Amino acid sequence: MNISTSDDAARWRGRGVIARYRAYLPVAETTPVISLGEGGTPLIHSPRLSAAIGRACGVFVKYEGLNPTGSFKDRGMTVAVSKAVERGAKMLICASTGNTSASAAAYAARAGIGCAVVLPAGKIASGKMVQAVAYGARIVTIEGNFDQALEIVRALGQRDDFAIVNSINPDRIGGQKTAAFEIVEELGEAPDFHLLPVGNAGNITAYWAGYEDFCNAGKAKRRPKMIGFQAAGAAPIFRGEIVVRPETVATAIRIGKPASWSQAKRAIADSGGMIDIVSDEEILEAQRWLARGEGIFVEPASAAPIAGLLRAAGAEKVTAHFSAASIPDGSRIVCTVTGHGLKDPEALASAIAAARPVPPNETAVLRALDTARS
Ligand code: AN7
Repeated sequence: MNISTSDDAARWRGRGVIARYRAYLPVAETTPVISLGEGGTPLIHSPRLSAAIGRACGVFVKYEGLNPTGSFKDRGMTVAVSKAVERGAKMLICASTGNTSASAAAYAARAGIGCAVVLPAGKIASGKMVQAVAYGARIVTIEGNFDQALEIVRALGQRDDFAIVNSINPDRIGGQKTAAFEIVEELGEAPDFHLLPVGNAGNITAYWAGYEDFCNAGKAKRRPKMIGFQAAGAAPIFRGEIVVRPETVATAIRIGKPASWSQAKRAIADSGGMIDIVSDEEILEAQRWLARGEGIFVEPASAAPIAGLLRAAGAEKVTAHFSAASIPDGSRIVCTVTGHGLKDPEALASAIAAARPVPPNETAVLRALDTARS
């Protein structure tokens, strides 16, 4: 059971998830591999998060912001684009809250094919928009939200000209499973709890499929409880109904009608987990906490599971929310943080704007340091 994990991880670093996990993916020997060396992201033990929960629990952060385009989407995109190229695709298309479009644009560039992205106007974090531009995607913004953009893309996908690379494409889910594989290999077993943000619900579906695959292959003996976090203003699964006008500072998960809704519910039910919500204030607080407490900077959506865990740490009674009461002593808890903090500078814009220049001398700088507040 015990694999020499660090050696193994080192051996595969930079080679991409298809090379590493080919046997579990829908690729043939003849499938062209379009890769940017995605995957192999660090699973970082987080002492302060662990201490917050206490009772000998170990909390680990899977830092997916260190993928080639700065989010977990690259794991699915390498498979989806490789398969699309195998089928002769010349133009990819996706709707996106920003990270899927950044990833699709990069892998299309790598493959030497086109990429069209349909985005909700004014609701894409600037770093993600910059990426789509840099990689040369054709960008169309709509006066509408992500859910409407996905409707349009579904319709356009009926035409022969476009290959859809949203997570409704099962090849995406296949690739994203590989994060669960890496976690099991590194820990030597599945964790007790797996926390992650939920938007379109593709990733929670993918992780669950990955843990199931590894159980079926005899590489894990158990599966974690899956705990998904939606933003309170964009929480269709938690509320049990479509949210027509989703709103949250975490624009990545500003989604009111998740494509993988039923699969996510199944993952949560089968694992004995739950779906929960966190407020925008809790999200931004957790984003700062993780950056300052652990040195891990993530975008707001990625801070949702951290917010949920920090709140749970202070909740010793069983409530409707995820609480410490449901976490046994000695549990191992993995939080996936899905995207890099640099994607969304606007989330910290007010703090940056507050910094005022002072005269160029020691006294002024010391005085400014004295009064500098974070
Ligand atoms: C950082 O890019 O839907 O539940 O179009 O970018 O699998 O949708 C992004 C989603 C979490 C939610 N964290 O994952 C898109 C898009 C970040 C994300 C999610 C997203 P899913």
